[in-house]
Amino acid sequence: MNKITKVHSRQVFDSRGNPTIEAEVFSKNISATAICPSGASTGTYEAYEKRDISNKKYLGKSVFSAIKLVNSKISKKLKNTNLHDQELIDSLLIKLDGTKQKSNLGANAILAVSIAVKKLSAKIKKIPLYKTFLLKNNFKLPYPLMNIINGGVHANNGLRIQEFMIRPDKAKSFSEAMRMCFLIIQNLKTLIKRNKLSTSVGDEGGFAPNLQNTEEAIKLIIQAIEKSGFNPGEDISICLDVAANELNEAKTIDYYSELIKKYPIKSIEDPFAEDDWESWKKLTKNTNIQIVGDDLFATNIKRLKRGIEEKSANAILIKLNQIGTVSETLEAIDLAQKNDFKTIISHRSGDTEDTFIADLAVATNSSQIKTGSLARSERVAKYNRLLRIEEELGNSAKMAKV
Ligand code: 2PG
Ligand code: MG
Repeated sequence: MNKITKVHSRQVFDSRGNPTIEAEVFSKNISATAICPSGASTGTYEAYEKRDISNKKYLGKSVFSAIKLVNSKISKKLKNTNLHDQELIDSLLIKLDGTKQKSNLGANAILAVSIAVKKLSAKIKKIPLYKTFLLKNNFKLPYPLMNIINGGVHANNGLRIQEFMIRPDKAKSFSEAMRMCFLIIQNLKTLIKRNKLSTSVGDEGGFAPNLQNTEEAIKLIIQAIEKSGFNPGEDISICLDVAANELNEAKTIDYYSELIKKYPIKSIEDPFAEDDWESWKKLTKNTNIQIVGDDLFATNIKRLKRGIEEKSANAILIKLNQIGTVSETLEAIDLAQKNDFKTIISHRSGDTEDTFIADLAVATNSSQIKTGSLARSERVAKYNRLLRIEEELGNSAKMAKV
């Protein structure tokens, strides 16, 4: 049995330049680290992110109080536990916190430790991280939901919808999926330049041009798909994250029905606010495209169970820090897949060089991964990790189903 000997944490920074927590878990002189990401469009039902609100040194954003708890209470609790027993460790962390939304220790503190434990286990077993989960063979690579235009709270242009993404549905391999996305992004850049708009990027690496409205952005993406020699809706589909919680006005079922009829849109995330269960249900019933619950489910099995019963969506966005431990995340993925919900593993808009989600996507045969554009190293790092996994799997590397 390999035991945890110490847990240490430190303050580092995320891709938006905000402080975040890195945990380092030790077994004697071997250690592994993990960094917690942070969202901007956060839902009410997410686990609690602990920050030093009243400490003005970092404008209330530092995480020193969470760090102190990791280095004292959490380290003491986990000392001498079997580091390969992820469920036991996560349950100890949950109990030690003792609250529903992990507001004592902070989900950011708990998650950084939970992921670092998982990584240390793989390191000590000397096997690739994605092979340390339940699944032992038949690994599938996820389709990238690549964000190519940013709006909403992730950019300061006029676009209300937060994320305009592409999904290369016809790709037969992950590297082919990346090539298709690469071409479209390059062509989109040329088109944006030609329209005399800015090619600077938003928080998730997608372009953030000052376009007037949703339809203008969609038309530009269609042009870029066609310019790349692909057929929109066949080879490549358009996917949206409306992030409706952040909107001042409520969108209607008719609005989405029209949009889906008019454009090659195959997936819509958070079309309605997190408590508007009725509208979710109606839209899912009225369409055959992917409807993704992000803020609606908050990676929480209680909310997911209701969504399954009421058929509120047919896919779930999985964000580890919405729930706070690896084990609870796996539970949500398992419940979703058993009920034919697609699972989409996701980054946060404030992310880091940590590539854990790439391994998680493969380890769970998740249908898709959402991790930004082919820009900004914290996003590209996940895609590069998936390319390495694909190479390592060789001929057995197959794509998941969308
Ligand atoms: C989302 C995410 C990630 P944030 O809404 O899906 O793209 O954004 O991390 O800001 O919540
Ligand atoms: Mg979302």
